[in-house]
Order: sequence, then C-alpha cells, then structure tokens
Amino acid sequence: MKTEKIIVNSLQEAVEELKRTYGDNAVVLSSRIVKRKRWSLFPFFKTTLLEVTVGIPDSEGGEFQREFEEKIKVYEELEKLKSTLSEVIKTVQTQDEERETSRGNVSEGLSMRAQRVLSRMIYRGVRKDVARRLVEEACGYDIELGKLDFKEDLYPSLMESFKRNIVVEGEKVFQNTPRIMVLIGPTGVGKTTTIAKLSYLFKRAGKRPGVITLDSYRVGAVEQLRAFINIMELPFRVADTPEEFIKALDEMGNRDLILVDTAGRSQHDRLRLNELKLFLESAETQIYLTLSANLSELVMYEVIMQFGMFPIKGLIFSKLDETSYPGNVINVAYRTKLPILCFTTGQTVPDDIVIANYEYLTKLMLEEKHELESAGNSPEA
Ligand SMILES: Nc1nc2c(ncn2[C@@H]2O[C@H](COP(=O)(O)OP(=O)(O)OP(=O)(O)O)[C@@H](O)[C@H]2O)c(=O)[nH]1
Ligand SMILES: [Mg+2]
Repeated sequence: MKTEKIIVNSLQEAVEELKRTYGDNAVVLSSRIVKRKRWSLFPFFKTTLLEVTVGIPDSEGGEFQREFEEKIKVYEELEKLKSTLSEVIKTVQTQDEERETSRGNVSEGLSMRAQRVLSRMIYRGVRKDVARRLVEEACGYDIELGKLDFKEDLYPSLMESFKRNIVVEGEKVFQNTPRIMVLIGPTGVGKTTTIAKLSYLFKRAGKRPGVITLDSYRVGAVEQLRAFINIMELPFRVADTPEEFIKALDEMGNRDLILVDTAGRSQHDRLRLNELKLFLESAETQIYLTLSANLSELVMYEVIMQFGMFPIKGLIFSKLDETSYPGNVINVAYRTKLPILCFTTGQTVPDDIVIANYEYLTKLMLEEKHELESAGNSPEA
C-alpha cells in the first residue's frame, strides 16, 4: 500500500477527495490537526486544518479487501445495537410522557415484601418496567399467599434475577485478561483516574500491566497519569499519532496487558471521534465506554449511540458516589446487555473502585449508600 498526505478542512472533505482521486479502495490512515497561516501578510491569523495520511492499495482485492470486509461486519453488528437503542429511547420517552397521566399498578400480584423491593428499586431510579421484570423473575408463585413472592431469601433471589438479566464481566476480565484495554468516553467522566485504579488492581492481581495515553491535548493530562503510574513503577508511554501508538505497543511487547487512556470526547464532536477511531483501528483493542452514573438514562443512550462507531466491549460506570439514584446503571445494563466491567466510587486512587459483581449490584439496590462502602469485592493477588 502507498501512503500520501493531503491537507483538507475536514475528514468529510478528505473522504470525498479520496473517492474522487483514487476510487473506493483508498482509506484514511491517520489525521492530525495543523495550523496554517491564512494570509502571508498577517502571520497571526492562522486557520485550523487537517493533515490526513491516506493509504492507496497497490492492487485490488487480497489482504486489504479481506480486512475491510471484516471491519464492515463489526460495524453491521454495531448498527444492530443502535437500532435496538433507538427503540429503547422511544419507549423511555413514551414512559416519561405517560408517567403523569397513567398510574398503572406495577405491583399487582406481588407479595408485600416483593412490593417493598419493587418500590425501593423504582425510588432508586430503576424504570417501572425494568424493576417489575427483575422482581418478577426473582419470584415464584406462592400458593398460600396467592401471589408472587421471592423464591428464597431476598438477596439470593434478586441476585439470581440480576444474573439472568444483566451481564457482569468484572471478575472474568481479571481471569482472562485482554491484551489491550482502551477506555473511551465523554470528557471528565473519570477515564484517567480509572486507568490508574485498574493498573493498580491488575498489578495486585499478579499481572504485568503497562499504560499508554493518547491524550496529549489537555494541559497536564499526561503528567496526571504519569505521576500515578510512576508510583506503581509501571511503564508509561505517550502516543500522538497512530504510528506512535503502534510503536508504543511494540515497546510494551513484554507486558501482560496494556491499558490505554484516551482524551475525553463530546459525543457530538464527530471530527474528534473519527480521529480517535483512526488510532484504535490501528491495533487489536478491547474498548470500554465510561459513563458517569449521574447522567440521565436518555443521555447515557445518546452517548452509547454516538460512541457506537467503536466496537464497545463493555461499560464502566463512574462516580457512583455522586448519586443516590443509581437505577440508571440497572436500566442501561438491562436494556443494552452490554457487560459491566467496574464501578468507581470516589476520587481516591487506587481505593475507590469496585470490580463489577452481582453481589455489589444487588446491594446497590437494597442497601443504603453508607452500607455500600464496605461492599467492594475486588480480586486479590
Ligand atoms: N466523585 C468522583 N469523582 C471522580 C471519580 N472518578 C474520577 N473523579 C474525578 O473526576 C474528575 C475528572 O477525572 P478524570 O479521570 O481526569 O476524567 P477523564 O475522563 O480522564 O477526563 P478527560 O480526560 O478530561 O476527558 C477528577 O476530579 C477526578 O478526581 C469517581 O468515581 N467519583
Ligand atoms: Mg483523562
């Protein structure tokens, strides 16, 4: 494959230019933002442009075509998730509209204790339909009561229902660790802090992690992470381009896993999202989306949809300490079936993290916030 650099105003323009000049098989390999003088007489007036590296295949078909088709398959899967989410969003919006007018009795046919748990879950922010489903599945028909009641004690019954309806993969990731884990998500949700916490946990579990950051945009971002990683005596690299990313990955060839931090992107900033995509497509990565637990349910779906341009492997819910209504975590995990990797519960590195497990999820619904503080259940060495 030949490469060439072109200067354009936007990725859209680059794609159009490529199609015109080289046909359908040329691809964008990387891009970076460059500043150029607008007028030579006024050197202060600079304009922001994109320098795009394009790849032009030597011949049709072969390896290039195969890789391209595999990528298309992944994105078709994502399109399916997106259309499911569009339906979910419509349902949630309709429920919001109907909430005031209809007060359908969601607790009908439930025992008193099942009704109490249902109310508690709804109070904590779980949607009525989701809460009813989860409680119902924790119950069996009690002939004496003539109602649905928990099959066993409250905790194991509800936990069983969660196991059937929500995917939790925290502990699995520690047993069967992916080689490259990337955290993506909106700005300020806690990606960098979570990378530092996870690095510590993986090290404590006997793994040999390394950390790469792709975030050299924000002032201080590199130093913030470097400081944590140095304390843990782990290797750390910064990569500004996809080529540097591949080089940094090579240099960390002897590590068990590599955690990759990325710059926060607004879900509305397509240009920056596309730029990130070029980095992440250059290696075999497992991508985790970080969502702040205090976002509204609809905003969470919006973020998942926009970040759906990446093959999302799982979710991280951050800032659980900042909400008393963690029901959205349940709503989103139940409806999307995306696996939950971990929860973060405060600013302190490395302590404020809980590797996702069903016990914690159950406690999140049944216990008071202060009781949860001792409920962490993270893997030991
Ligand atoms: N309360 C609370 N604050 C958190 C948590 N995780 C991170 N923070 C704080 O949130 C702020 C942003 O954290 P970062 O880790 O820099 O977030 P980020 O997603 O890397 O931010 P960008 O790289 O700018 O997109 C910091 O003040 C963190 O201390 C958490 O679980 N709870
Ligand atoms: Mg960051």
